[in-house]
Amino acid sequence: MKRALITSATASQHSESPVWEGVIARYARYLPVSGATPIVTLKEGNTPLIRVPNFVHACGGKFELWLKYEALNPTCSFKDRGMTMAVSKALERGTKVVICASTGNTSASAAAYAARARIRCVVLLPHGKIALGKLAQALMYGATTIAIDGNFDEALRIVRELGETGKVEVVNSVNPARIEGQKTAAFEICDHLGRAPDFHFLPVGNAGNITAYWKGYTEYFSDGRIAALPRMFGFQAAGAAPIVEGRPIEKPETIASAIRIGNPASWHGATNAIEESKGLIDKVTDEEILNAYQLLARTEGLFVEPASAAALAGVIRCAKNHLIPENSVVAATMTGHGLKDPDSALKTSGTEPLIVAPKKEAVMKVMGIY
Ligand code: AN7
Repeated sequence: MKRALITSATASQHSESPVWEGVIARYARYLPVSGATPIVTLKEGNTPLIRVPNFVHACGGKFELWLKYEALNPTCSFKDRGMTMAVSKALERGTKVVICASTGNTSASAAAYAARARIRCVVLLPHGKIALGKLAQALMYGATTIAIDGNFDEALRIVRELGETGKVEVVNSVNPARIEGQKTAAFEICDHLGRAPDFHFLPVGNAGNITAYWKGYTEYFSDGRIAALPRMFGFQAAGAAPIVEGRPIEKPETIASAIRIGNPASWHGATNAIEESKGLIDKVTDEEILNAYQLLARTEGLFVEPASAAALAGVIRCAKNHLIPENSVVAATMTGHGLKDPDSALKTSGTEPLIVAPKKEAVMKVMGIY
């Protein structure tokens, strides 16, 4: 296989390299890769961990809040960490076609990494329920894009059945390589802070990410790299909260289309993380999500998608209920970029551009200066 863009795991195993070569190169010793693994990377990972004091002040908290800004991955969501692993392992096995069901971000990421690996990608999406930017990504990267007249859970069922034929490789988080890649975000947070946070907040949809973070933290703990583990706090949207309700939701609904999921594949992984870490799983309303979404943008200049804001709505709720002790170190994952969903942003901002004549005086007038 002669592809200049694809290196092997050992060739780039210099994890202390000053040049960022992606999460597999950096964390190879914690990942199921070998010299025989052709690494498909778009240099994902190494995302900023940004402290947000203005936001904390606005929600009346007295703790340190750090946001892992996963929007700055190559396809603008956290999915790229898992996808570099899933597509690399698929290529190692000689897979010709990868397939996934998606609420949008997994399909964008799978399509990009498959393009890079020069293999075929097929994505199944719930028709009419995908944020505009994510749909544009799948189409641009050249995935065979199929909209089913049903929701994500139905699409995933079909994908799993197709996986059983052995003709395609499923790259949803039911593929263990995905979880392996995604756990690297927990490593990066610990490497940055020099410790684990006291609490880790994240949105929960199919529950792969909370499972992956907990795996990452526990592996770093076993390796002696951190002295304590965080408590994992997961948040579902109120209309799509199967884990909170303790039963699958047949018709999940939420403005946060990324987490519009009624029967999460990693259900057990989530409940395990919450139990073992003495954490919490709760739900937040669409109103709370949109409030947190706008508050973050306006107080910190950080634009995330509504699903990410579910974690922030959780922070606000916990701050109000005094669940976060003073001086705690809190991390929250901002899973996807705000630009992915321009429709939600335009609706939520509640404002429109001020249209004026092309004259200095007209601009001054609407600015209120004379
Ligand atoms: C922005 O793309 O499930 O709990 O098909 O896109 O690991 O599923 C997306 C999930 C949170 C939830 N935030 O993560 C998909 C998909 C954003 C997301 C989640 C998703 P998981």
